[in-house]
Amino acid sequence: MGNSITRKLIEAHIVEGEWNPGSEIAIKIDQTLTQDATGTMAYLQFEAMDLPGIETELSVSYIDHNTIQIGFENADDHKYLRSIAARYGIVLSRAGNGICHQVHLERFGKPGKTLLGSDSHTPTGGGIGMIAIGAGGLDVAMAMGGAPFYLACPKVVRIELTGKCKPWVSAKDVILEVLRIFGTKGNVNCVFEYGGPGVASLSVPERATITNMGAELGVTTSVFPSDEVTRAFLESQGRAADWKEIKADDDAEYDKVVKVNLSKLVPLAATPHSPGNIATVESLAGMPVDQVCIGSCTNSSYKDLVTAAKILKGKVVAPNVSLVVAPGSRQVLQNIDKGGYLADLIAAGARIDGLACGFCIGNSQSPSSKAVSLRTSNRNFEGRSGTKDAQVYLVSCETAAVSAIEGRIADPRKSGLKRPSVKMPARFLLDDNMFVFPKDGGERARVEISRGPNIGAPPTLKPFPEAVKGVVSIKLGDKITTDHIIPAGARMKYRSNVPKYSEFVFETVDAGFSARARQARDAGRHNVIVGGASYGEGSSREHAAICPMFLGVKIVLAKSFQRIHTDNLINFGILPCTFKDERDYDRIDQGDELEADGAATAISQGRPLVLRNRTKNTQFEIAYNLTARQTRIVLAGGALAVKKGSK
Ligand code: MIC
Ligand code: SF4
Repeated sequence: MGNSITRKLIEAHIVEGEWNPGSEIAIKIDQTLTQDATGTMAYLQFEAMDLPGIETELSVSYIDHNTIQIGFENADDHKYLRSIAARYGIVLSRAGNGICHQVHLERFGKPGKTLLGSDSHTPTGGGIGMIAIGAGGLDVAMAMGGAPFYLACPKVVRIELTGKCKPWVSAKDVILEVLRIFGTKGNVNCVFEYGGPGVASLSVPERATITNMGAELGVTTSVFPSDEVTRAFLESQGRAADWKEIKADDDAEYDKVVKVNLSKLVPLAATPHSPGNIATVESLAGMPVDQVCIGSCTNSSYKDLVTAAKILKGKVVAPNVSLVVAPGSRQVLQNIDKGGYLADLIAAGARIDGLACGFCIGNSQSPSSKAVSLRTSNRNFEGRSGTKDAQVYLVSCETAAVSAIEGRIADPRKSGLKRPSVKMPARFLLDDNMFVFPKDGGERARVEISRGPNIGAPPTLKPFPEAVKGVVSIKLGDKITTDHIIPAGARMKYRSNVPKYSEFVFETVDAGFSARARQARDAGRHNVIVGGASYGEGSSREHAAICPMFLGVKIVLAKSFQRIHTDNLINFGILPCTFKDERDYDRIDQGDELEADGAATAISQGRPLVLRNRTKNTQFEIAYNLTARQTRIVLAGGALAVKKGSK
């Protein structure tokens, strides 16, 4: 039997364990990326490990999330990141250079390599044939220091693409279709591998749209072959030497094969408030629209923006619509400017936004109350836009641009407009001036690290207690995302100040949580969070673990978890566990007093924990699934404690 791309690339990087889906393996990481909102804490942790420098082939620190700079905090973080990059030999992508995933694809992505990034959309790199995985900042910091990355050996699902997208249907509709088929839960520890004759019709940025939003499936990553299309893209980036062919064997084995006929797809939308709620654009047509935002790491490539510009050329945005366009990178902006497309967008009334995450993370352009906002981004979780009651629909650039003109959701196939055809440049205008490349070792040692007053040390934690004396400080339903756990947007400026940021834990769900948990912690009690299915969906932000840890949370008890968040909880000494009998979820209430004697001993022996509910006078078993390595981390009080102890 032959091998899949996934197996070939993973096996080429395995340093511990072997290919056996479900078992823990460790892989060597060739490249890392961080962004400022997760990176500052990642580098603080890297510093705490006392390492001389990085051990990867390439590590890039991007500044793209917190570029609004209201107050001194973000600018101080940027300065810190600049000094860290110069000290440790990391490439810095300065604010204004673009969104990490788009820029990395253009300038650094290499077929066949592994990439670990402190951002959940790192799988964008799968579009160029990389095994690109999102992780918490601490895991990325460790990888920079030369440690392998531990993961569950994945199952491989092949998405067999046939046919070719019809006019007005694009890569965004492909991933929305895959989300319609698979949903956002139940795909943990899988890799989605794309193949089949349909692949050749998709350019690298289009493939990257698919692997990027594949993150919403909850998979480990997604990957495309590296073929002639990949070669042409790398040539257009002046990087022909980085190309290498990567393909699956014809007789490769997969855990599942699902066929998607591109010719049968129609324009789709993810409706509020989940990327997994899929409807056809046709069924939504006519709904008045208040805002249209084109951009984000999903759809902000040259092709995306030229498509939008061609649709908007000679037209004016409807009076009821605010149209925002945020190019994904400086390269995209320079090239659409060179081609005259920027002028067409401006003439049509587009508000050109910064080359950053901006609207996607609620850092700008929050819609009006109850607004209908059409966005080309990847997440429409409630409140993420910064407006709790806004109704965010995720669509393609084609649907977004046509709807901006019509002032209501419009099926682009029925617009009567000519379908824009976009040719990718044979050679992009290239300009790497906004990267700072590190100097040699001697000069590096003299770099002084800059620390603003908002930048604190990473918090430390005590070993897991033998006797848990806890209280259910919050009980939640299904699909609690990391945006619910710790909001981004305007609150994101406190990422390097854990005590301050912790004031906002569960802010959008229950604003009293932080004070309540702090009070319990200060009274010597442990906090327990009870959640439903798919707890921790969404981002890689480890603050969704660090801040609860700071508030004294020791156990998160849920029906199921998403991958990155589980790893983050473990890395910060919080035990993620599930109900042995899911009916126990209904028998537990907020405020219940819980106790477990001999907890640390039971965990060290891998025995189930028995929780006594003192309020209800009942007891029940909870399950957890930790490898020996993870057990050590939880018991020690976090991965940093283990790392320091091993020195
Ligand atoms: C997101 O899209 O939610 C973010 C903001 O990029 C996060 C990272 C973060 O919270 O800093 C992610 O996707 O991992
Ligand atoms: Fe930035 Fe949005 Fe992409 Fe996250 S999803 S990296 S916030 S553009």
